[in-house]
Amino acid sequence: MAKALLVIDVQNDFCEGGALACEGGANVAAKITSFLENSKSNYDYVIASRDWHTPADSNDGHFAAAGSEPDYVNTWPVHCVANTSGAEYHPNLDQRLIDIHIRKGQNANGYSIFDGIDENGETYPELIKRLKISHVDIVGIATDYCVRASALDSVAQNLTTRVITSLTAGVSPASVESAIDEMVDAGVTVIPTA
Ligand code: VGL
Repeated sequence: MAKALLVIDVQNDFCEGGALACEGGANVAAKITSFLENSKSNYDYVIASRDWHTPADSNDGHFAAAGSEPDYVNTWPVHCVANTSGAEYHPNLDQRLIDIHIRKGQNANGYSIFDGIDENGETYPELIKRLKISHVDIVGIATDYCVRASALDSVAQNLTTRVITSLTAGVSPASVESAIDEMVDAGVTVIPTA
């Protein structure tokens, strides 16, 4: 029985000035750092994910085709390409507070952390099984996409799952609202603060 904080995709491209900026992203990055400074001891592991898309590839249709507009639901502007500054953690997130780094979205949508792999090549599902993680709190970006997908997969795997909404930022208010409803219906505990 171990408890983890999942820090989802707090990356430059999802914050102000990035390719797929979510309003409030940079502030959320700073608030997650403060939260961890105060609360890291409540967690056995802090696991952070990064979208890490393949360059010069549609990533299974995730990137809008050249010359066509993204719809911001299923297709997106090019973002978080592996080894670019847009894919780096936002500087407001203190990386020293992260124990395990997950990358996801190589040649794929990669919305969920469950599609990710750690620096040793272990898949996220294998990792949480080995570490006996049974409880996760989830923060990060975007509430309505990667946080949502990671939370829904967590409850589906019978993890006790909470999302702390004051430490998240979303793509659009309407889809954040429907994602919260969907997460609650699926059994996620959605709370404003921990
Ligand atoms: C995300 C949209 C597209 C996310 C990733 O990290 O939530 N959102 N790709």
